[in-house]
Amino acid sequence: MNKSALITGITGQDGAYLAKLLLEKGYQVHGFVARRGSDMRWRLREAGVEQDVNYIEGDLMDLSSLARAMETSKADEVYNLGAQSFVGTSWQQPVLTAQVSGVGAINVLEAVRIVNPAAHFYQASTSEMFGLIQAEKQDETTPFYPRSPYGVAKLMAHWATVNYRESFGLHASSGILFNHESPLRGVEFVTRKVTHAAASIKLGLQKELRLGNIDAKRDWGFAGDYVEAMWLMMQQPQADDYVVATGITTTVRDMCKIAFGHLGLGYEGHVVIDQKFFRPAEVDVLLGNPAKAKAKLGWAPKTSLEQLITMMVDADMRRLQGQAA
Ligand code: NDP
Ligand code: GDR
Repeated sequence: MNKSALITGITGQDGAYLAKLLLEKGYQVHGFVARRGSDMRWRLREAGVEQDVNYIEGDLMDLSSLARAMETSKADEVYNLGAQSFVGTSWQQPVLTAQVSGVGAINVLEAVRIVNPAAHFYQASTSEMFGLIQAEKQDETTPFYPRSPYGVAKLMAHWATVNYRESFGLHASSGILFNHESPLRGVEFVTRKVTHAAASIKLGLQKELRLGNIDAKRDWGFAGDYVEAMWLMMQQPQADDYVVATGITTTVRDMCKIAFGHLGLGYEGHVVIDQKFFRPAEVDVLLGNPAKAKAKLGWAPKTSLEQLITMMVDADMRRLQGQAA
């Protein structure tokens, strides 16, 4: 019998890569999707798997829909990727963010506990939980100090995952993932905003790019590599928490240099600093230590930042040229 997986947030960036990975491994893939007006399946279509997923409608804020999804999917593995995941928006919608990204995870844990406590559970935790705490490199022992309503909500979900593991013996694991990007990244996030703008400027469709704090540093990896770490965590005999990162940090400024440079452009003449994109509280530096994931899961990132950003710029050029045609 093929294994069955239920993925919340399947219409997001990671959802598309994870669905593709699991389908390649022979899983039946069930996607838990919120009802939306517009076409939210474009990433699954670009990943070539839109028709291979069984879609189950529901909402992370509705426990009954999650319990039904557990019953319908008969899932052996449950990946909770659904969230209000944009840090900037979390100051505008702190309550919704807490409900979806925080309480939503507890709803999924409850659905697992009630319907099938033998299922393995994955929580999409985040380096945003470290926030203000700067270690030489952040790892599983680094304390947390979130800096945004998003980080606060994710910390609740993270501790709920640990707590359900300890209280009920659930196989509940948490991946503390550092920023990961791809051509399927939402355009509100800084890497895709930059690669999309660089391609638009190159094609004469846009003149300038307005950004906030370009001195912020992030440990950026490729989403396609990171979903493999999620799957590996679910195959372990014991559930645990793992940092997933590259171990290299880069400023937004230097990431811009790579993107514009790939098209033979200088970023300086095009980037305009705009206070609107600064955050009320910033996470200045993120830098992770993936040693535990390497030792226990045999996982290592395969894609450099240069490869990642040039892949994204090339994809944006193709899309924009396609639109123009
Ligand atoms: P995305 O923002 O691309 O995807 C989020 C997904 O959650 C979408 O499918 C969205 O659907 C869904 N969703 C939002 N609200 C609800 C709701 N109320 N009910 C059901 N589904 C909902 O995120 P990523 O793919 O980038 O990230 C996946 C997960 O990993 C998220 O939890 C994120 O917080 C976390 N994470 C991401 C990192 C990264 O760098 N990408 C790093 C660390 C953690 P819709 O679009 O229809 O609203
Ligand atoms: P982040 O990603 O907040 O780290 O959260 P984002 O790409 O939004 O910001 C990264 C850094 O870039 C700075 N920045 C800008 N950011 C955006 N979005 N737009 C701008 O114009 C801009 N200018 C500068 C930000 O201030 C920040 O320092 C992502 C999300 O995927 C989360 O869900 C996830 O948990 C974390 O990564 C790890």
